[in-house]
Amino acid sequence: MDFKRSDFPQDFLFGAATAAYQIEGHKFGGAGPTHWDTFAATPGNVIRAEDGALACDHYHRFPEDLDLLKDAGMDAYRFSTSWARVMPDGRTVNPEGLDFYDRLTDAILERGLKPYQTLYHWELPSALADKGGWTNRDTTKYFGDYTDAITDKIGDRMAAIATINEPWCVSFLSHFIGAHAPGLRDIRATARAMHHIMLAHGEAMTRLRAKGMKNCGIVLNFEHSPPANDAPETIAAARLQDAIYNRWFIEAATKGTYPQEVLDGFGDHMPAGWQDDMAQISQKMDWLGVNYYTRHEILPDPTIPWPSLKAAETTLDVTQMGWEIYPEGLKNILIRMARDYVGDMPIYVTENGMAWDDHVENGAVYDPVRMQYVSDHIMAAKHAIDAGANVKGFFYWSLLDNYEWAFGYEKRFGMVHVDFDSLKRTPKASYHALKAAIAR
Ligand code: GBH
Repeated sequence: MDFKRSDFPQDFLFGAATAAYQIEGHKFGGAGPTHWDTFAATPGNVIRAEDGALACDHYHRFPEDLDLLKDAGMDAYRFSTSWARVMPDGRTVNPEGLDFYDRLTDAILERGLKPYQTLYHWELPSALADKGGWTNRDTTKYFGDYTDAITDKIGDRMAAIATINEPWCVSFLSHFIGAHAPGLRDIRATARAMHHIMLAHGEAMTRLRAKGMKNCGIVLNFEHSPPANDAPETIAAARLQDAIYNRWFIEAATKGTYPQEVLDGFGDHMPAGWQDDMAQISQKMDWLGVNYYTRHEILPDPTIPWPSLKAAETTLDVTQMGWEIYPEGLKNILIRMARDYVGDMPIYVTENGMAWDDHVENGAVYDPVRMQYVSDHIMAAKHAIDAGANVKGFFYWSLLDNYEWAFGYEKRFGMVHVDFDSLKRTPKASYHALKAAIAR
């Protein structure tokens, strides 16, 4: 790695991130069915129709997984709690589920790691999905009740709490592009989900504040999306992409507004009275989480319906997700967030990482492309700090190879390799390199 810990401010945190459905194994501990189970079971949605029933069996192996974080010298662990585990039908508490997160929290703290909790990383209980999921306003109230239940159990031990992971994925990717559960391609459902997921954020903020929780924020995903050429139509298309992907959520959460060009596209599909929710959605947060993976150059495409745009052919090196490697984009986003939206409020890089087809050979995994990727992105965060952004930490996505949503177990993002037959964990070379860098 091209950096060492001492290049960063003293309180800068290094960590790794995971999400409940992607690692735990949802067949254990009385967790209820989620919309991902149904989505995965429908042919054509997920590679080999794989789901999170077993995943990494983190439900039983969490002590070993937390030891890996500790042994790497990390400071913090970003994990999520599963709504469907805590409330299998979305509304009734499962004591076994709460007990699991109680034990997990103790185990994180015992190892001297700071727990960074995310309340929603996508496992919507099926009972609520069946009633319209995020297109149904009622879901936001039930999300508030879940927030209360899990906060009563572990809230006072968390170093930080995030409400929603990546509202763009929850809404646009899942209801317009159809690539994630529930797999809709419907502009009306999209407009409603894009508002209701932000209302769920606001509702959770209200519940967390009522319980005195201090370190509360949201985790948003951003992509660097410049126009692919100088034509006015191209510039307009890139602006619209930026408004849908990068601006909708951060402007709602920090300013209480939505970009007008997206509202124009949605027309009367927005739920009635949405304006009245904006004050609750924009209540003050304590920190912002930035997930960053890639850039896409944008082109207009008048042959397709609104928003009539597409990504240009890639021109840079790509990861095995086909995503362009562009560390400069992380620096730009961090500086832009500080400058335009959050000022001095702490920003964390809550996810950054890449997929590669890693293999164990002679008991080791050699992943030089990932080593360079991580090093370059951590350096990009450093450059953003040098330019004045208040970036307080970096979480690698992910600790473990895991259930990569529509890609099943085929794409490996981990710093630790998981053999999905034996479930054996093998730290990759990038894990050892990060460990060495943060020890210095
Ligand atoms: C994160 O989302 C998730 O939080 C995490 O659960 C997941 O495992 C991880 O990424 C890796 O995928 O036009 O097809 O090139 C990342 C959000 C949204 C980033 C889509 C890349 C490119 C889509 N991603 N985006 S594509």
